[in-house]
Amino acid sequence: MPKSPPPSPANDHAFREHQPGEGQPKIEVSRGNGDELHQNVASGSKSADAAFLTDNFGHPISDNQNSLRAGERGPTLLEDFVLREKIFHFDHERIPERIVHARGSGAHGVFECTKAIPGLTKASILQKEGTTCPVFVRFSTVAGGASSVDTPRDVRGFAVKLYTDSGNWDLVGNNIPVFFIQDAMKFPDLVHSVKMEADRGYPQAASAHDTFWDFIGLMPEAMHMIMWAMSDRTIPRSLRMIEGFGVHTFRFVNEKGEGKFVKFHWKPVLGIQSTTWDEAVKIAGADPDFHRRDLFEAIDAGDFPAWDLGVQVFDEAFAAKQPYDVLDATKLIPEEDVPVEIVGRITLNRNVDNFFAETEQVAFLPSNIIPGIDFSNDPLLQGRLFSYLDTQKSRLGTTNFHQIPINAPKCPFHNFQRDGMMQTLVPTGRANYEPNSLAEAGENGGPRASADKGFKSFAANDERNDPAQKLRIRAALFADHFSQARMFYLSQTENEQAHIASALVFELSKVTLDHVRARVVGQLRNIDEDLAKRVAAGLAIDLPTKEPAARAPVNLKPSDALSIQKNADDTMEGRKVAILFAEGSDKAVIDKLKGDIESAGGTVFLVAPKVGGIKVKGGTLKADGQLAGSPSVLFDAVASILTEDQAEALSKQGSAVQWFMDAYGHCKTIAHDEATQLLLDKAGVEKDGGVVAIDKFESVGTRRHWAREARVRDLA
Ligand code: HDE
Repeated sequence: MPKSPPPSPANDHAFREHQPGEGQPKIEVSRGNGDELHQNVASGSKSADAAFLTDNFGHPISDNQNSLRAGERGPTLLEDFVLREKIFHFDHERIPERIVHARGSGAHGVFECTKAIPGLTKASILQKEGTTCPVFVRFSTVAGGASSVDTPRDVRGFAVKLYTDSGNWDLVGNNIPVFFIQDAMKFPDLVHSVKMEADRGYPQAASAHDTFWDFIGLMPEAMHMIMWAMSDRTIPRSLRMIEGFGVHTFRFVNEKGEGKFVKFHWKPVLGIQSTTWDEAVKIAGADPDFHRRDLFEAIDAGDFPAWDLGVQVFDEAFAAKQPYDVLDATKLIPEEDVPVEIVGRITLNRNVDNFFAETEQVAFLPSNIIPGIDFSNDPLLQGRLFSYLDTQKSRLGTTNFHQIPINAPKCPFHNFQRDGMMQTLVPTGRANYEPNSLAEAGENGGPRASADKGFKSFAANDERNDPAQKLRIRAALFADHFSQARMFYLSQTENEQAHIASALVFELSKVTLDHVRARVVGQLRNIDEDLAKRVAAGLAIDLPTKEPAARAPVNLKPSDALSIQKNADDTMEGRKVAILFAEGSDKAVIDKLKGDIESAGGTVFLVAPKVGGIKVKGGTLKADGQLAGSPSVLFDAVASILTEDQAEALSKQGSAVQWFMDAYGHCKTIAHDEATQLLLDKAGVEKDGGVVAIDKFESVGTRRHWAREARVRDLA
């Protein structure tokens, strides 16, 4: 065997043209050395020296309006290579959308280690406080297509790519810590059931239909996830206000080769916040891009969203004592049992330059891990390890998808993989195999494996497992489907429990098959009898027979960490407040309120019946949005500063009355002056702690007044 030299700096240049990590390559068209032809086609710049249109092979174009014709009124000529190329390229612009998580929004940012944990892991980015690396995060809904709306009731994907100096680490998680199923074998069935029904092609981006609930009723392991999915977690106010979870149990491995289990968490610095269901439905119509716009605008304005990376670390001895199996992705580890330790922070500070090149082409692989992190034997995770590689080949069409800038690591990479469709690198030299002894002849022999630096799999990934047996079987504790579902339900506030019951009633009301409805309610009886009764009453059906439980549930201690409302901080930070004004409104009052909100970290959006300059008391004011196009569902709280005449005029307009009716119905703060009272009366707004005078706004801020909810809607 030839000697294997460690990779030398020379080896780093084996791929001549690729400079991973050198920022975003702009699509530039250059004719080599002619500066006058060098232009950024992406910029759309109007400056005379920058704008010079060429085709994809650099031929300058003289006319971008007219195709080449035989005579003024004649047919188009086949020789028109300019038209041919333009249309050819256009015809092939789309790539297959993701099978799940097709609708997504992404952004760049940075990870910073805030607490070194070398005792737990040798992961290079967690060795020293202050270590940073670039990240790309893509948030997504699961069920809808790429062009569906942002606010259906759905789980949100939370996929993070960390470009570390020891390779890319992709933590491809969700905003819910558990999953519907325990084994990868059931994933295609789950996804088929939730997507549009096979014959009719609807509903889009919705779980409220027969096939989903049919599958769920027959899969009791999904019941814990169903509690989360029917909670307010699946109707987030903003992507900036969702939690993230790695879901599966992973491994940390330290320098000495010692392993511990770990669960990963992302805790939003802005706190968790959700909308109400009625609000989410209305937002879908008012602004289908609500979450995408919110993320883009916040980053654009310099309000960078951030999440703390938390870890729950535990050992095999702890795992062996729990009433659930830590390899079962339908179970979580209560934070009260294993506290979440914060070790880092991601901050998203740069929007993408090009949605397709970055957000659409980013390819996440749960198999992308770095030395210091390893997999567990979670059967769902194990299935994901090969699924994602397949999917990338199918979407991006080539095994060379790692060369697309958003996917390329930002550390050097070198190996003997060669060729393939769309090879954009130019490997040099003869060494495309190993072992070789070309170095002995003075040639570049290429890289070699490094026993020292290379990734080593943790040897005993499950001490309770006997690898000598081949079995199609699940471990015994996987059969407990209800204990944690009950724990989740009982950990919620009364109002949150009512939201869960109402969501179930809504979803099951859309189900047309009686036996499917009955079976789901029969499953709910295993979680909580009261919940099942509320849902049955909401559906006006008799309480069905309890479905059999494979393993009797046990009572676990409720966990406050599972509730949104119990942990809600009242903060203006990151929240958006609308101020309604009209002709004659007092500018000084508007300016004062705006200043107060902004200095508390919120943003203000001025709404008026007309958007151009409106004459107000003390000057002219331009609105950010017109009343009919800026319904109150788009804001966290509203304020209104009007004259009596304007209030009178607006009280005859549906959009104005609805504005207050919805703000009230969605339990938001309404701050108003005296003139607005007329409109409030028309909208049926009753005085309560959240309906306040303008100068009291600060004390109630963007809080949701949940106590009001029972007065405005019937919850199950
Ligand atoms: Fe995924 N999943 N998944 N998934 N998943 C995909 O990969 C799959 C699962 C998650 O923003 C696909 O690139 C299987 C759990 C996110 O680009 C696909 C199984 C969790 C994203 C795929 C699971 C996720 C995906 C579709 C069961 C939470 C979006 C396109 C074994 C921990 C990533 C793609 C992005 C995407 C397969 C289960 C999260 C089809 C087979 C559990 C956030 O490969």
